[in-house]
Amino acid sequence: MTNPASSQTAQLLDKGGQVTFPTGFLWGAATAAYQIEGAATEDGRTPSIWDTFSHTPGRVVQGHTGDVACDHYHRFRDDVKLMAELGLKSYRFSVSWPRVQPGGSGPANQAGLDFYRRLVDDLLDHGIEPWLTLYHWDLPQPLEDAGGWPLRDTAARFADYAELTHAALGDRVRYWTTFNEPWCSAFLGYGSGAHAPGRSDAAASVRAAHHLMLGHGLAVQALRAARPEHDLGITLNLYAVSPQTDTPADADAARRIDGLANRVFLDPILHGAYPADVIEDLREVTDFSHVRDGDLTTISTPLSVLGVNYYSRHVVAAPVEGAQPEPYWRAPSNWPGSEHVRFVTRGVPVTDMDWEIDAPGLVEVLQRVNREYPELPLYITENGSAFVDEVVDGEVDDPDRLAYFDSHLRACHEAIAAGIPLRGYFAWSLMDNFEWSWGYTKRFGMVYVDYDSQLRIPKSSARWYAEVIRRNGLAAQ
Ligand code: IFM
Repeated sequence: MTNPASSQTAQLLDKGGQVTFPTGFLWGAATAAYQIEGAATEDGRTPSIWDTFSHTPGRVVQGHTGDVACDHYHRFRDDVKLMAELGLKSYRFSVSWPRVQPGGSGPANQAGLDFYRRLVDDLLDHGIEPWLTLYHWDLPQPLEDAGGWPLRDTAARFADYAELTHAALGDRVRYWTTFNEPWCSAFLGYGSGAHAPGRSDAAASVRAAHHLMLGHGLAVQALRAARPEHDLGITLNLYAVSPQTDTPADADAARRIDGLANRVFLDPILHGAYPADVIEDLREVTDFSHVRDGDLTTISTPLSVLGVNYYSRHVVAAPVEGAQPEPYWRAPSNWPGSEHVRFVTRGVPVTDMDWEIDAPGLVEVLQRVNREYPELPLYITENGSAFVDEVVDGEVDDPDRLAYFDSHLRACHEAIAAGIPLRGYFAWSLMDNFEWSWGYTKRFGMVYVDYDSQLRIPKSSARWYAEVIRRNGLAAQ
């Protein structure tokens, strides 16, 4: 809880229309192991569920895999140099579990740990604060074969892996987050089947959500005992949720989706209880007998930071008979309970993912978390947009992405000015990368990656972001 950006809303006030952030605001960019590293079989790394999934025909667009990705494993020094050139104060990356603990149990793989030690040392040498995420979706395949996240023992395996990684890197990394977006692991991985391991079993997805949170709580306890001074947290993907109209039926649809998208994680982790209405909504799927005495106390072990990933808003309505099925990321048919609502598109501008652009929703999300869990320091651990990019004369101009960042950073500033303890912002993503079931067809990066040559080209949004960091704020509009 020691980030220097603690209480300086007074410094925020605009000089000639310029928007200034608090001193010490942590400006960063984020990536994840499977999306950028490549080197899938090197130095002892074994397969994760994403290796298996991406190599299964029909799972990922055009059969793309993370085998090579951005080849960051071999090019990390150049990538860190690029981060330094952009002036990043922090870099959020994830550790590949099967690289540091092949198979997901047993002793550490020293070669895997050494890779992350070299990366962290290089970051520190460039004055860049490392922000480590322990799990960004790459469960070791043998643990999935044993039952995966629906199995309780996977939580204990995760805590063991977390301790082993923390023992190796805890002397040089202060910010630790356990999971990235457990919603996706549980509901896209085991519910809709759109993500690895590709299972479609609503009851299993609810059990997975619980065991992901249990693994989180066990890991926080272990890491806090080892180094109480560390900043420990989790990253949740949170949505603004609104009803299409003010009818009671639409309001109930919004309540349901807020429960299944946001509160199903927020409440156990921050309040130590599942929301009663979510339990009721899920009764047709599970009786929650997988929850044991003491679990919710473990799950709600106090945190020092909460990471918020924000991309868009869900607008929902009561279902209409015969309505068109929705795209999976909005209403996966097997996302338990989502069949009771209709996701509405409003015709507002969207990104290349078809996600509606809604910066005010970011303020709403931050206000809501702060209202319900005051005092907890917040970080935007991901925010960004995919657009189609083109290289022209060796340059990439991406005004739409730049405008997306600009509007969302203004939203962050508004939240801080209202007194919300938002301490930092990580753009998603540092560079184009493997966008899960979309493969390399969606580009979120501030830095363009030519996947044939592995050339990196900072886009105009990257140059703009560097200037934002340099002036610790945004120019007048
Ligand atoms: O690329 C992903 C990331 O891995 C998790 N959050 C959302 C991003 C965009 O889909």
